[in-house]
Amino acid sequence: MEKLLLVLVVVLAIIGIAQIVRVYRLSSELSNKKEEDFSPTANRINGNLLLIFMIALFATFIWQMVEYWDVLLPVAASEHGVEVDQLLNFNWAILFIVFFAVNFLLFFFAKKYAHDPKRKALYLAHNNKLELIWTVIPSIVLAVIIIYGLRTWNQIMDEPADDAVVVELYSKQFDWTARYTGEDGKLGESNFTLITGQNPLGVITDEGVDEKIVELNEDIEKTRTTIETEILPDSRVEELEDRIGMRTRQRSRVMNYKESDRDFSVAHDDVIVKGEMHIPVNRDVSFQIRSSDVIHSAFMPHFRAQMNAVPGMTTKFSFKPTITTDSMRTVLEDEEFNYILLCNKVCGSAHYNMQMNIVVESEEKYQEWLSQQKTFVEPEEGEGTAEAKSGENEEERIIAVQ
Ligand SMILES: [Cu+2]
Repeated sequence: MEKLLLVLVVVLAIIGIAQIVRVYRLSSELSNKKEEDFSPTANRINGNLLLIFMIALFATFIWQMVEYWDVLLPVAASEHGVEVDQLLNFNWAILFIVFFAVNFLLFFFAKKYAHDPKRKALYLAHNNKLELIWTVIPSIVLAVIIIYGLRTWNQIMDEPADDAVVVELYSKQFDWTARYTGEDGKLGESNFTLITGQNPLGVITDEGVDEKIVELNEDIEKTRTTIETEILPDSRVEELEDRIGMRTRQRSRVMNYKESDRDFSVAHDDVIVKGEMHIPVNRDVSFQIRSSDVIHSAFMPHFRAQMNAVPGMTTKFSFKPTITTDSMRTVLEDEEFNYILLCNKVCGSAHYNMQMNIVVESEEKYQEWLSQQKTFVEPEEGEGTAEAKSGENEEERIIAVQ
């Protein structure tokens, strides 16, 4: 009803305006006045109003810049971030010059060349020199911007140093998980087929493979029993048979890992954290970014870093943090300040809340923090830990179920 009223109002308004224009035309015709005839006074007033508008426009622009300057990001906290800011400021400088020059000329000329019955317009069909000037100058400016931008981009995307801290950022609706390499400096392999509640990243370990096979076998067995013992409609039986097919295919993929002679123990010392991650200052950090569901984007605004997280592939971004969290708190006089990792792709209902704190600290503090974290598989002691034992049991269970 409300929409109908709105449409009605708009239609009536259009008809009203059309009628007013018609009345104006008719009255002009009656008084023998041409439509384009304006008195010099009206022209002068219009010209002055345009100048006043220009001054108001420039004043508002400058006021906004001053008023909202401090809501911009603070100083860049990474090595390449300084270059990104320089590139951005260079572009802003060009834009400001063009913005002021073009708008000044626009309004100033509108006043200066207001209609004058005594003046005759210059007839100018073509001018090669003018064409050349307004083609060549923008081309040069654009070329400079593009070459400068590409050079900066190449520097940013340069390979990280050999001693870089490697961190995997795993995104899913709606949180981030960070995985560190542990002492060996290598991330263990991972695959989505191994994802479980206990292993949300699908990290491959011999134990995890066994567990998954047991889980799949149990599921297949249970589904089969349901089909055999219960009276079900055909459609449901079909559904359950599909499920068995799917689980069987998944099992054969997981079995490939069991049969391969690759060493999956690399993953044992991996460290997985949520909610807050730590990185050392003045050392390259190489992020390997993955997604389990939709496209997300790892955005770390204070480090001027952003890279998409795309399902099915690993994207990379590395940077060297240069300011610790503590120093930044002092600079900003804000004890609550924290560096942050955000999702910068609208990925669903809780997208706004998909974030993780980043703590930048000295190398010593970082190492101390890392050593306090739990490793993916706790190292074995003496006769073997509970996990190792349960591993043996599972092997028996696998054989039993098969
Ligand atoms: Cu997201």
